[in-house]
Amino acid sequence: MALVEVKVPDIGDFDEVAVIELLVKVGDSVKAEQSLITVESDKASMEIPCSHAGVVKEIRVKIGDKVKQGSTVLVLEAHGLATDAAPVQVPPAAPAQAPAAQSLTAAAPILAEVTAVAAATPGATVPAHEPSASAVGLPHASPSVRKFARELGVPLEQVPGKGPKGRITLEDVQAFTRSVMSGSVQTQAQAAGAASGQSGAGLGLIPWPKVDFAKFGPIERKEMSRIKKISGANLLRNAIMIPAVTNHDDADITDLEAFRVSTNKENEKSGVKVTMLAFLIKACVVALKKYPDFNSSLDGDALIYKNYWHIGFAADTPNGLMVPVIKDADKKGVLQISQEMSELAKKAREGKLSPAEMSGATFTISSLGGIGGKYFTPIINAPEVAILGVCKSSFEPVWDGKQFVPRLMLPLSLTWDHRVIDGASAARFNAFLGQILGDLRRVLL
Ligand code: CAO
Repeated sequence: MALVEVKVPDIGDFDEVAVIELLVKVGDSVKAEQSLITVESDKASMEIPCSHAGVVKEIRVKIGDKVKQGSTVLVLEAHGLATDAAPVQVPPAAPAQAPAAQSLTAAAPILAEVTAVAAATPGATVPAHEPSASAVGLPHASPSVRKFARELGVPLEQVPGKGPKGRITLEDVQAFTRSVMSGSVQTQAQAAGAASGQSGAGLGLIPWPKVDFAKFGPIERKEMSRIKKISGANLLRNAIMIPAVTNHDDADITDLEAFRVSTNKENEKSGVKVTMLAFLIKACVVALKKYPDFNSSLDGDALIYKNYWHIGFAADTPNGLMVPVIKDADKKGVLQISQEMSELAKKAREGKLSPAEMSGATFTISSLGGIGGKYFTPIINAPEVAILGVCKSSFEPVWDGKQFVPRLMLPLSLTWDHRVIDGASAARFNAFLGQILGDLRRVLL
């Protein structure tokens, strides 16, 4: 038996390359041409093969070391060599190109999130980022695939290989990532977290319950509409990312409703019906002008104040929620707003709204007044910072200082972004809005 120093062979144009993986450990039996380490330049990664069969006696490199042609990788007790035998030349290392930029780009939006999921999972049984320092049980994959998985935090050990002889391909890594993202597969770390009741995916939540509903009764599966899928993703982001608080209040609209009814009687022939929502839009513009924070948007550490008042309103459609926008509501009268609203709501229900008709809102109103309910907690339509929820008005006994009198009260629910607005401002905004709705002559002030 001879001790042989296995050195880095000709690695082409590269001067120095970094060791990113150790594929064997001391005591391992290795075959000739078996990969020993993976090195990486800024352009490619490659595996350095062994010059002989034998047993690893000493490893002379560690992860992060820079090596070049001639650097000693390890010392091997080589089989079948006399003690003074010269080391056998090994073929040049074969570069394994990193995945094409195009495929990385295409996969990045989904895959980048998996990194976050894996990285944020405490108590992971498999390191999410660091390559294993041992060759024991090392997954069968090319350096480029290993690199790809490492960059994304994908635990390669858990990826089923569908390539020749079970080799893990780039597509396998992508498919695994998609499965984790869709929830159909859990990483071991996620499963361990869930089992211990500690944590699950990226937010530290336990995984979504998977129930076989058919076990309990007949079921039918229906794909959600495109609009529901899109709005769902937006709602989820806004619900999670905005520290939102909701203030509830009531506005006395007894006189306003009487005015609305008489206006509609007078305008019967015009065909334009004035709705409470149109008055609300007008009143909100006045409140937004008085409290401009509510008409702003966050931009990093700054606030963007908009000197235009475009008011979105939630419209219920057969395909899901849509938010058409009344542009420049400050420059329009209640009749014009009512007319535009009815046209936009009709278009929304027919699925004919253009993107322009749904963009640019600075504040949104979600009215369930025509349906019912008391109060609710609407979700802010980012990048707006507040939204007003309105429910069905009803007559209530209100103390006027001497007696209870029946007044038509409108429930208001204002949700606001606590990063931008504080509770006192929100209470003032609601109180002011109530005053305007209580006496619309204030709009003239
Ligand atoms: N209190 C009492 N009655 C009200 C009211 C209120 N706050 N708001 C409206 N009404 C009445 C109207 O006066 C009308 O009565 P009449 O038919 O007797 O005149 C009736 O309710 C229906 O009004 P409407 O809903 O057609 O009209 P609108 O202007 O109030 O609303 C629109 C229009 C498009 C906002 C509404 O049709 C809609 O889609 N609302 C649902 C919004 C939604 O889904 N929000 C939730 C988002 S979060 O998931």
